[in-house]
Amino acid sequence: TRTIRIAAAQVGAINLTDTREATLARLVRLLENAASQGAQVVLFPECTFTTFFPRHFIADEAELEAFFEHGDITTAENTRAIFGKAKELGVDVVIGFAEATEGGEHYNTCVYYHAKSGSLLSKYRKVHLPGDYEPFPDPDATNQLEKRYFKPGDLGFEAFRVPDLADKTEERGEPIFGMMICNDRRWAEAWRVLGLQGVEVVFCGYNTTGFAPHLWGTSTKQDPQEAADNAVFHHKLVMQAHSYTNACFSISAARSGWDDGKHHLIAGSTIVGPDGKIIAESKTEEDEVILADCDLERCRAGKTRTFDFGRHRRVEHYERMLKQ
Ligand code: CDT
Repeated sequence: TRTIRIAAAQVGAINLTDTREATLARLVRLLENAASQGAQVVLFPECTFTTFFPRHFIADEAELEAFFEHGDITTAENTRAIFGKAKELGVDVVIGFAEATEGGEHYNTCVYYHAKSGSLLSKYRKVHLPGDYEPFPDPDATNQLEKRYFKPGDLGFEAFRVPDLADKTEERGEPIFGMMICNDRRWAEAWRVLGLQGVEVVFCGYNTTGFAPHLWGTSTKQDPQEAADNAVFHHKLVMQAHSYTNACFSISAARSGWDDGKHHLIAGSTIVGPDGKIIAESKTEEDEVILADCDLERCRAGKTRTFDFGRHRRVEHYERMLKQ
């Protein structure tokens, strides 16, 4: 069988004052919960280990640096608990974090941890950084200073094969996975680059603000609940549409809830099939596990008929995409 039980671990509010110890304990609990339900792979959100700090203007370098992970993510004291637990449980993990490289560069990153070999099979650095470099002059505005705090990812959208999850067939080989981070999911280009590599499951962790009119360019008078509903709608719209047009499953995991009791991030973690339909979705804005059995053979219909890229794409008309 090529059916894989995949989970998304939604992570509720993380406050500025929360200790890393407490956050790690929550992540480990989520992982144990997913494993107890038979999950083989668990996706955690973007920048999972801290509050979503790009909403804050942080001028002090040391204060800012404390939000970043340094060294080997699998063995560093601040993060190793989740990888140790994954290995113990035999569950693969996809998890996002703010990465500081040895050379002092900062990326918004996620990795695929393969439990059986205890190694990272793939790393992705967020390409589409949203928001701004400078904070808005309006003190009430919600900022998203990703363009200040991160460099655009330099690793591209590389699909990769994962052993030990599904029966390997002569014809198909091992499952083909791909990763993207939050804002990337709104860009058809990101999905198509993965789609062209035959991706069967796309993983995407996110932090999406519920009410941020300055960021979205919408009216500041909009009802916050209506704005949050719109944000959930757009999130699902892109996950469903792009899963369909690339004939792949997609898994999304939210960092959600009210950070510090006042900064709202939407929930809406979902698992979507290659037909674009939602198979599982979160019901709360708290820590919550959702999971589904994903039969990768369900990708074949789309990949061999409607979205058989080799037969139907007309690349001679797509040149403009690389020119502007
Ligand atoms: N974290 C992240 O990428 N959030 C963005 C906010 C968009 S700001 C216009 C998102 O795409 O959900």
